[in-house]
Parts: sequence; C-alpha cells; structure tokens
Amino acid sequence: MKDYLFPKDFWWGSASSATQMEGAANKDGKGKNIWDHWYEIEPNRFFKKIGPSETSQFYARYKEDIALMKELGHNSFRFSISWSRLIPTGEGEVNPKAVQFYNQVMDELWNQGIEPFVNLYHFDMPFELQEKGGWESREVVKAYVKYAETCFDLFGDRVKKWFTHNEPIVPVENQYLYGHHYPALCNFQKCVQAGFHSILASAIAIRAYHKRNLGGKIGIILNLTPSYPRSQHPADVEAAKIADAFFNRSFLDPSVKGTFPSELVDILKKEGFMPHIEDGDITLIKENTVDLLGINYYQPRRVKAKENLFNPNAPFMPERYFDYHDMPGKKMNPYRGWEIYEKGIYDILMNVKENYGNIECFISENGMGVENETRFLNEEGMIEDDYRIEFYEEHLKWVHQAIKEGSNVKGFHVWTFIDNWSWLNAYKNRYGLVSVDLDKDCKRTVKKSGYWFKKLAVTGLI
Ligand code: BGP
Repeated sequence: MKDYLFPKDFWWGSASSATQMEGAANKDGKGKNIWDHWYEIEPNRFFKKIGPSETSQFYARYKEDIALMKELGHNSFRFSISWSRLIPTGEGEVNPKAVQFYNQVMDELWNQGIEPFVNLYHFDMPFELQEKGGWESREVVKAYVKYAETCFDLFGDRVKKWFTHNEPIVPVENQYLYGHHYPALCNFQKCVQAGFHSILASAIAIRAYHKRNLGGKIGIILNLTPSYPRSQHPADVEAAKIADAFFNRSFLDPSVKGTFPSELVDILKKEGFMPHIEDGDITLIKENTVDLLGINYYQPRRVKAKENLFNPNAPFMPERYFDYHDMPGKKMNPYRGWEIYEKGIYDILMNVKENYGNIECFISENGMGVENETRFLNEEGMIEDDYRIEFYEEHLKWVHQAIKEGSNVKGFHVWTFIDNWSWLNAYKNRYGLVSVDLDKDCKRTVKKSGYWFKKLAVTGLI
C-alpha cells in the first residue's frame, strides 16, 4: 500500500467550466455566448436537445456545492469565469452581478479552505465577438486581453493560480475543421489563424499578469494526447511525429518554450497556410511563457502511415499526413468512444520532464463519462461507480510512478465534481463524483467514487 502514497501538499480537487455547470445562462445580465446562440438556432445538435441554459445550477447552489467539495476532501477547485457573464457583449461594460457572483464563489471557496484555480477561456466565445470573427480576428485578441486584465484586477487578490485557456486547440479544431462547435466551418486557413491568435492572446495575458506582480502564477491547460505509432516502421513513426506536432506541440511548444515546432511550420509553409503574423508577435510569444502547466488527459492517439493517396482537391486536413490506427484489443470506454490507456499519463509527464524543463505541472482533468449510471444505483440510492474508481486508481498509479522518477507534477483534478452538461453530449455521459438528478430539480447525491475520492484526498493513499 505504501507504494502509492502521494506527497502531503498534493493538489486534490476537480475541474469544471462555467457553461457546463453554472446554468442561469439568461439570468442577471449574462450575455449570449456561441453555445446559447447555437442552441437557439440548431437545438438538434445537442443530445436530447438539452441546451446550455439550465446546466447543473451552480450559479444558484454554489454554497451547497462548495460545502460538499469540502466534505469530499477538495483542497483546490478549478472553474472558469464566463466571459459573457462578466462582460455581456465581450467588450465594454462589466456586469456587476457577475462580479458579485464570482466574488462570492471565491470567498466561499477560501472560507472552506479550498483554493480557487481560475481559467479564463473554456470554449465560450461571447456571441458578438464570434460575429466579428472570433479567434480569427485580431480585434478579439484585444478584447480577450482586456477581459483577462479585468479579471486580474477584480480577483487577483484572491486567485493565485490563473490559466489563460482550457484546451485551446479544441475550439479551434472544432470550430474550423471538424464541425463540432459553432460556426462549424471547414477551413484550415482560418483554423491556423485562430490557433495563432489564441496563442498570442495567451502570451499577452501572461505579460499583463506578470506586470501586475500579484504574487501568483499563470499557466495554460492543454489536452495532451500522446501519439503512438502502429509500429516502429519509419513511415509509422514519422506519421506519429507529425500528428504530435499538429495536436500537441502546436500549443505546448509556444506555451512552455515560446517557440513553434519546425515540423509544423515546414508543413504550413509547404502547404501555403502560414497565418498572418505582425511585427513583434513572435518575440512576444517567446518572452511570455507559462509558469505552470495543466494537463488534461483522457485518451492516447494511435497513428499509422497513410494507406491511400489523399484527394488533392479536398479541403486540407491534418489527416493528409497520417491515418488513425484502430489498434486491435484496445481497452475502451464505449460510452464516450475513447480508448483507455493509463500509461499515457506517465508518458506525458516524462515527456514534460525530459523535453520541457520539468516545468511545474498538474493533472488538470482526467475522468470517465458513462451513460445511464442509474443502472448502478444501490438500495440506499447511491450510484456504485466502481469502474470510475478503478479508472482513477490505474491512472494515479502511473502518476505516482512519474513522481518517483522526478516529475514535477503537483496535483490531480478529476473531471468533474458534479455531473454536468457536455458540449455536444449534454447529459448523456456522466462524469461526476456527485450525481445530478435532472428529474428532481438537480438533486445532488454523492456517488461511491465521491467517498473514494475523499479518502484518497485525506490520506494521500491509494
Ligand atoms: C474536456 C473538456 C471538458 C469536458 C471533458 C469531457 O476536453 O475540457 O470541458 O467536457 O473534456 O468531454 P465530453 O464532455 O465531451 O465528454
């Protein structure tokens, strides 16, 4: 047992995002974001047509929820500030009701001995700013920086861990390539521009934060998906390397090292997709890197060399350079359709140790979404989610191994505390340590994994 004892001051907690758990999307002056808009015009995009307006009620029930977090052993909790709640049209006037809400949440967290980790952008572009081009537009970069500065000035006295983005590649690829987020375009040029602007926005926000000397740290949260080649054949290895440059190093390198991977730049040049870059941008990115790295890990990426020639007339996709490999016998979470590969978390931490200066980091999301969990209700009305406990334990063993080998990993946040609304799957797959009963006014009930988490956080032992 002693083999899996975690450091005393390890950050135990969970992660969330505003759109997914606050609800009250039309209340107290909140402006519309792209999710509110998309649901209005295309509700069929969302599982069972459940939209983002009334998600999990954290806005109304934050006190009750924070008390429960305390009860379940949290010493830290990550949430995001809703840009369109704080600044309803994305730029301009600040909404005093939003300031009051986030002040109350932060104060309540500290009262319960839980440190707030605050993320600024979690997929929720204010609608008016999307109309101006969203991340494609340089104007939106300016608006984001103003929003970030407003947050630092309003809340910087109580927040000592800030994050500029959660998984910035996800909105960019889903808005501009794969059609999962509004406006669901398929345009690689815009995708590259939007990606570049989100990196630039992050660097400018980091500069603004450091200038203020508020005594905290600022980082970014990235979804890292280690790329494993099907075989050691040079063509498979090369394919995995390119996939890694597109999907991991594209954001990891500029965020931590201030540079872009040359493999990626070469491809963008060759294919004619370099973004518009202004004088000073590259220096700015170089000089303003993160203090802290959040790592979201759910699944690996298995890759092989292309089997067929691509259609040169089709819109450009990164998949022109590799194919996905459907590895026989892989362990799956069938509900989400994601492979479960626990050692991936260790491989990421070792990569960060060896190739990214062993920067201070933590696991900022890890979790398992399962459908129809009421199947597992016991007589006392508790969901016995042993599969989730096993999922976490197996990942944590690899985190522990990484610590033994010198990784600078400081904590583990689960996704998520209470069941929440998923971007496309709405309430289909549940991730919480605590269940939410949508038929009973979002009644909260701790799952077996919640009690397991409490023991883990209190003893530091698995
Ligand atoms: C991460 C996001 C979260 C959350 C999670 C689970 O990528 O940061 O916002 O949604 O994935 O994914 P999903 O909700 O799509 O099942």
